[in-house]
Amino acid sequence: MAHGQPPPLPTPYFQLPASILSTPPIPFCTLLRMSIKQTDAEIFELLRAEEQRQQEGLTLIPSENHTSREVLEALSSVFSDKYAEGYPGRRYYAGNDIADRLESLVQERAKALFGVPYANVQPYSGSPANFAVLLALLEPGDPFMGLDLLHGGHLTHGWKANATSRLWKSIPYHVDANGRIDLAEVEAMTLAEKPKLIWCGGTALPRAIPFSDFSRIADTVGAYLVADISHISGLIAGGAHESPVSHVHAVTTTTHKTLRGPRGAMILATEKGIKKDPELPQKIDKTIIPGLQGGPHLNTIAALGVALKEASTPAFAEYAARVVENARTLADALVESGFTLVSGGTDNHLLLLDLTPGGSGRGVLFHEALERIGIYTNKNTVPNDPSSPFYPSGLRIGTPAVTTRGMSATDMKHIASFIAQVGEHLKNVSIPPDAAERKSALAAFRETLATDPFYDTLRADVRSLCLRYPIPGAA
Ligand code: DSN
Repeated sequence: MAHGQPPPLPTPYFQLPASILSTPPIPFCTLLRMSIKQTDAEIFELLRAEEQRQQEGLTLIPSENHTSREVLEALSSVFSDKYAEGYPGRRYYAGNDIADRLESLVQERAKALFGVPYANVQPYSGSPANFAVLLALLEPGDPFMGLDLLHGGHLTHGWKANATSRLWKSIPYHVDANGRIDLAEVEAMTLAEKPKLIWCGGTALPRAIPFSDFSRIADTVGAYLVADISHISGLIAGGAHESPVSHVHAVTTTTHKTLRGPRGAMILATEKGIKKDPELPQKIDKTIIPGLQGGPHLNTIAALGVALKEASTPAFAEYAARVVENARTLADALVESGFTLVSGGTDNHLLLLDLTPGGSGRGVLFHEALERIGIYTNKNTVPNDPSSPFYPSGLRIGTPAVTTRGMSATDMKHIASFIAQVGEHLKNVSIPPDAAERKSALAAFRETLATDPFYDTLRADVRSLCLRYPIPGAA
């Protein structure tokens, strides 16, 4: 190849199947404008392939979403190039007068949207945000409580392999036999262990979080109560889920799930929190920087600002309501098809299929078989899972991303039917209980997946559905 000539593009977008190109609006517009196409064909090809994967598949992972074109524009802006360690008006680098205006504006938008007096918009993501809250409010070794990871909690809520349980004393609570938070256990443990902090929230909880019960329990021992609303912050912003703000002292949230912003996080302090601890905002600010992080990612903060403005509109409230409605429709249709759901249904954006009636450890089979037809979910443990986290017995499914694309109840029934057809096809497939045999069983299953024409037909059906609903960032 001559010096300076870019290598040929491996699979240009214009060679996509005719069915795609004939479906208006034609996707991949973002790529058409990219100079990377001329300068870095390898990265361009990966961008193109990922855009095609998202466009032609159904994202049903409840923690994922599709951001708007405007969020993506702010994310890839010149703010990416600027250092701004510190906070507005108190920076360690020159040239931050505009960054100050940006961060202050985004803080104000966050405060207004969630009805709180303080917001820190600098955390890089959810885990650092949660870690920062523990660092700010606890002394090393202090006891704290959180929902067990295997019952729907998050790693940073005290999972045994996470740093949070190595630096502090983690006391996990659980869900009950109905898949609801076991408040009796929470109350008994709180009285016995006197935690300094209690987390409420999770990553695989299909039911509304009882914030006021948590508040009553935490107040009996004077514990900080912190809501991790990462999964539901968009539903709260849109009025489709109760807000924790009047019940808790602080709130953490990622910004890229139902809130539909860039990957990042926020920490909020409530009136109740500042009344309990007037130093709360300063403690959090100091823990983020210099305690834990360096320069904030201003491009992410700019994109978050865009997302917060979008989330304050009536259209977003309609979106949030439709996410929940779609999740309920999908849940009902799956139950009608014979599936079992943890807690029997959903109050929010996600559902957790309990696949144990067909045998333990089958989450991985569904995860991979659905991926084969372009439906992206994730294998997940169910409460009291008889199998292991790598071969769990559940499947986590959510509606935020497909709802962003404009899908409705009818589409949810189609999606349930795709999942049910796969379920029927997998009826007699199991995962061996013996850990040593599982790896080879999975390898054999993958070979079948690759060659079984049953999946080709369903893949085409999924793609047809997808092409009617372009992802917004690419449209
Ligand atoms: N990884 C996130 C989720 O999928 O829920 C939690 O951190």
